[in-house]
Amino acid sequence: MRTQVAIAGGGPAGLLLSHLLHLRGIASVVLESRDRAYVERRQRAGMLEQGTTDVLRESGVGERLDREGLVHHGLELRFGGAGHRVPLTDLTGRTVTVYAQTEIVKDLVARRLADGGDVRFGAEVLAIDTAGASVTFRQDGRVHTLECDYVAGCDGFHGVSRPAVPGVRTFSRDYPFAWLGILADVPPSTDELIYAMHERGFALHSLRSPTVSRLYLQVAPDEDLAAWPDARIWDELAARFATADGWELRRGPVTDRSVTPMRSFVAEPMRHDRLFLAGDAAHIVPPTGAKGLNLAVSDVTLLARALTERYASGSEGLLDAYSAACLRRVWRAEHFSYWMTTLLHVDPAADGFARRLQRSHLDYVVSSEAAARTLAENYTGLPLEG
Ligand code: RFL
Ligand code: PHB
Repeated sequence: MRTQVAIAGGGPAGLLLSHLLHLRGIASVVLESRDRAYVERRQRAGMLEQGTTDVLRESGVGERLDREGLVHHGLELRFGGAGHRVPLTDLTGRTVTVYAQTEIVKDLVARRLADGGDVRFGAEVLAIDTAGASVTFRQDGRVHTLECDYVAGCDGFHGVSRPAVPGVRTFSRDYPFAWLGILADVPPSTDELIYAMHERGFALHSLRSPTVSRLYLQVAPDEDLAAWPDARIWDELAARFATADGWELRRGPVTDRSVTPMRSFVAEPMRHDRLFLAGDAAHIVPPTGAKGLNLAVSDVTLLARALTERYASGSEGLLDAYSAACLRRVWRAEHFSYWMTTLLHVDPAADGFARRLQRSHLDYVVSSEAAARTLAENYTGLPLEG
């Protein structure tokens, strides 16, 4: 068995890479350990930078995104019982779009299969030979070897690619809280996202469609979901979003719930020999800045360009530059996500001094155009080359 690029992992990074390579005439095989229904249903990201929607649209998988995606021009920071709008588009000229990761994955799987792509579900990568190169995987109880020119490690944080980089250096932060996320069949109570900082903890009101809301609550890192019946979740959300002028949160049936730990993590370098890491396999950000999926898309956009150059001209210049080019952008997103997270969450260990600094910082972000622009520029996403 042989292909040009073996791709470990069929999340957004692996699927988009396979699609972009196909458009440039480069063959790949995607090996995904889970089944198709599972990857298409896994609830995760929702907020896309303009650069991400541009990549999807320009590569011909933006049709449903254009029809169903909700374009946003601002967001709200809510604290001290009042909302403060950050006018993202006025400050940056850019927009962001709400379109769920589940839908991007469905669009990419459908398109790869329609184009005759080789996407194997239930295929678990066991080992990667980075010099050869080849990938060993198990499917239907049998072990196979896939020979290739290059391997793309797109198998997420718990995959086998990152450990295949010898001497990999890692940098990380754990946070003393997690997010309890719900999906609910109820029209959103807001047109734009609300990031709320309350003494009881952070809360986020996001959405998926005119009839489906997505909400998150800061909880303890080891929080037990069983302790959160629907009524408690809604009461807690209502308390954290409450305003002095009596804003109301609509409630409805909860259709999905989960607890997500919060972590910052970077692996360097993102390449060893013929193996290239991309997406969550190489880096994790806490979700407060909405950067994880967007970083995965920018990584594979750069990787597709580098592989295209390699196959077109034989030059490995862009492949050699790949890790450093990604890491510049990754560290900017790491800083922004850390900053948004510490700005908006209650650190149980923070003393009065730290809490007053945090409040002063929030007041500054909503009263200084320079500070608001810093948030807006990072939130809407910096240019790919930057
Ligand atoms: P994924 O999506 O984890 O996909 C990796 C795939 O690899 C498979 N796999 C293997 N396959 C074969 N062999 C093995 N040995 C394998 N081991 C693993 C897995 O089954 C999986 O299918 O990584 P990828 O493609 O890099 O994509 C990254 C994004 O999923 C992630 O960064 C975002 O979801 C993060 N994120 C957000 N990002 C945003 O840009 N905007 C947001 O609004 C946003 N909100 C979020 C988020 C993540 C969240 N959670 C649950 C972590 C909100 C939440 C709650
Ligand atoms: C989401 O809609 O799931 C979402 C939006 C913004 C974030 C995180 C998650 O910062």
